[in-house]
Amino acid sequence: MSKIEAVKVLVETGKSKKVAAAVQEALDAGDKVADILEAMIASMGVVGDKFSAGEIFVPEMLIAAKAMSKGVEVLKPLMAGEGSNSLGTCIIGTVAGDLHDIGKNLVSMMIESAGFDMVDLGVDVPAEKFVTAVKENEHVVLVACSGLLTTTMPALKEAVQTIKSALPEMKVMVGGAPVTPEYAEEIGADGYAPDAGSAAVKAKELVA
Ligand code: B1M
Repeated sequence: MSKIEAVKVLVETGKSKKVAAAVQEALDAGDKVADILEAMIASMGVVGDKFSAGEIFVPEMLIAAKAMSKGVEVLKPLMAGEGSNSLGTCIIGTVAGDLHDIGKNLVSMMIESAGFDMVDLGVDVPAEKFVTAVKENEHVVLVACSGLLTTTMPALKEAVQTIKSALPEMKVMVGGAPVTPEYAEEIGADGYAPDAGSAAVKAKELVA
């Protein structure tokens, strides 16, 4: 089994104590950061499919998520940008009622590496909290809202509309597995990205 396959299996089976070392071994063996990340994301897809099929339940999903986070911690310094020439501050969070944060954390890392200062509000963020955060932080140029559940798509809409009605000039981007470009446009977001890499590109585009 290749080092990268070992990482995949450890994430799928939620072996959080072993993932960090396995990721380091894959890096030492010459595997690329992007490939290791892609493998871990694929593992979460497998976990999701098993959940849908009733083969595993919420605790196993949570354990797998913890394992992936341990792996991402090892990759994070290698994904970080130089931190200079800030393009401004980006507020990021997962919308109200939604506890999924792995995708949001990856998006945050990539936007940071594109040159933004990040303020991460975490998960289950009420719409008004995004507005408060814009007002309480300096040089905020962008708000990024993540939503992973079809049931929290209305919360995503509420977040965008609350931000836009309080701060009409503020750029807002959205994303997350159930979000489509059409839905993003329909709810009044300025931008949408399907994944973390394109989120960084879109963030720069929006503030250019
Ligand atoms: Co949940 N969950 N979950 N879950 N979970 C999903 C999302 C699900 C697809 C699983 C399934 O049924 N196959 C399903 C949603 C179905 C739907 O609504 N369409 C689901 C469900 C149903 C639930 C619960 C309702 C289960 C229950 O309780 N019965 C429950 C809801 C809790 C809540 O939020 N209120 C629940 C709970 C959980 C855990 C807490 C156990 C755990 C999350 C832990 C954590 O995040 N710390 C969990 C997990 C781990 C998953 C899966 C398995 C993995 C999610 C993940 O991290 N993916 C997931 C199945 C799956 O994704 N296939 C599933 C990897 C991550 C890198 O991808 O988050 O998509 P993703 O992020 C991507 C893109 O979406 C995009 O870029 C990221 C990186 O490329 N992106 C953005 C994300 N945000 C963006 C923002 C942007 C731009 C791009 O701009 C701002």
